[in-house]
Amino acid sequence: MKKQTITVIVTTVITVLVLITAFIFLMPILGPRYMHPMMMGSQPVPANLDMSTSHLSDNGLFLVSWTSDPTPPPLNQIHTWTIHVETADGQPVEDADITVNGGMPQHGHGLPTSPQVTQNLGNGDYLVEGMKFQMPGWWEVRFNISADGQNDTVTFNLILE
Ligand SMILES: [Cu+2]
Repeated sequence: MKKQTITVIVTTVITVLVLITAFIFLMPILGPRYMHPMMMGSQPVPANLDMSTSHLSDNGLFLVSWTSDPTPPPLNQIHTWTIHVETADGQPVEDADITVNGGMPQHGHGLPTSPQVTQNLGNGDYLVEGMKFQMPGWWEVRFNISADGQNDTVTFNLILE
């Protein structure tokens, strides 16, 4: 082979290797935001989703509502929520143990962070820190609430754009 041909082949091989390496390293960074929705396809959100920010827990024990700061919840930014918990007859629940989870039902993944209730603000209000949503679409946020020996779960839907 001519020297020139060998140079072209070597250059091509090196370029391809560099591109593959760059792709592998960039995937974890760009992946969640740019690749994942494409891989998952964009499925239509169910038409009858309950999008209310205040409703009863699954077994009717607690009336729960949420607000976010900022409002609406931002994409790709750690932020806080405040949730308010009352009994079904409207008394604030002051000393609840609350855990947070959630995810995207259509993508089969959870939240990218592990949000925690970090402050009991009194009067049935609780501060949730570490909320984050890393892509647009339909998200579920679930709170498991224990108070006075009783436990119930409430699930909120939200659609981020
Ligand atoms: Cu997703």
